[in-house]
Amino acid sequence: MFTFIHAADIHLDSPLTGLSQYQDAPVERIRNATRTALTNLVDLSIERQIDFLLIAGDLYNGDWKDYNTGLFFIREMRRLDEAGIPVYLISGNHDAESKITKALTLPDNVHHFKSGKAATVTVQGHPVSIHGQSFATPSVTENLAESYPAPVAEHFNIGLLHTNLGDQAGHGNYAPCTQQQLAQHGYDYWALGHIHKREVHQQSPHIVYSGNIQGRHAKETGPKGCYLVRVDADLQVQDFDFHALDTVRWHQTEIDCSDLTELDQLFDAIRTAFDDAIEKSGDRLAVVRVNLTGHTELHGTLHSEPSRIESECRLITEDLGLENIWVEKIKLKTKSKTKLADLAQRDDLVAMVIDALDHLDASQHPPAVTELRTKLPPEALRELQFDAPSKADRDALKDEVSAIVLHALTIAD
Ligand SMILES: [Mn+2]
Repeated sequence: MFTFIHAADIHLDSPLTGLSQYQDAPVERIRNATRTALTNLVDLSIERQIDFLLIAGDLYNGDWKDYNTGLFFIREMRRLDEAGIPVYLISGNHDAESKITKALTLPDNVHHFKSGKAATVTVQGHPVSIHGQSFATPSVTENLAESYPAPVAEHFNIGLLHTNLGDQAGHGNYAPCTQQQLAQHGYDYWALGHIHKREVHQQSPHIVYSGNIQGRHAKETGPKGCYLVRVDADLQVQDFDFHALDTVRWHQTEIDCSDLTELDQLFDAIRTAFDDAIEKSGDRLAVVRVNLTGHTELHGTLHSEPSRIESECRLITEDLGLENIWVEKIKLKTKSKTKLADLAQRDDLVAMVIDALDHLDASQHPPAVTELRTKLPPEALRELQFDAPSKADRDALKDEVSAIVLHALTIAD
């Protein structure tokens, strides 16, 4: 009877972190990734002749750097206007009203819900009511959903909401609410934004995060896109399908080095992992973070020659095509296979070094850094974040130093 698309967290013109510093990086493709994903969203909407499009907040990443961000969005919305497709959107924490200082006239087909009070609009020609409210400021702490209007009888009711449902850890707890509360509100579909990971909390009524449409860093892995929803004449959701829209796809690959004894074996494993990432990415650019794990004989070598490992990875990606794959980072999380106690038996010098490493105190900055701190102006110190390292940082540093020192000491045998 009618179809719509639920999208959210477009973060238009947001940078993709950890990529641009490389020479020869496919800069344009990476820089334009969020725009291309939006174009893909509009293409899909037109191709499927949907009846309306929903955007559940964080359309923008923050205030526009210049008017180009707004111009791009409006041009895409005009394409939908020409196809007769209305758009309903709310602002989230990233593009809250107080944050956005520039504005352009929106085309008539775009309805932007205001902040302050939840409102209801009816989709022309369809028994559909959409209820929504924008964020006035980035940190909305009240439960907005509580004061959303009652459902309209004989209509398919949609709640458009930017929220941290169930207070999920690691996300700003904005406009908090619970699944039970939303389920009991009487709406048919809650189109949620804020959590960038796709999550279907329940169906009938649907409570759904569509996730963002383009991953922006190594933690936003896998396909990113929107939900295409078809509702039948009885106002029941008939089809509910995910469609990928991303143009750069992030992967985290773990390579267990436990059984590896030669670097060549590692490079073979990396090549296999890269092939797999390329295949899973289709015609998109695959971006990979490589995590090397396990208790391995290669531990010392890996930590002593990180640049070699990076360069070998680089060669593999060049071989597979830089337009297909890009390495974001190689994380060395391996452990030594040799027990320190066994190593200490070998000779007195090694035993002494192990003892010293064991008592290594990484909680303080080295003397040179401490001295530097006294000389730098406070603004520079704040900028450089010269805080004491965390326990995890200290342990990682200790592991790394141990690996390098012990490798150097025992390399002869
Ligand atoms: Mn967001």
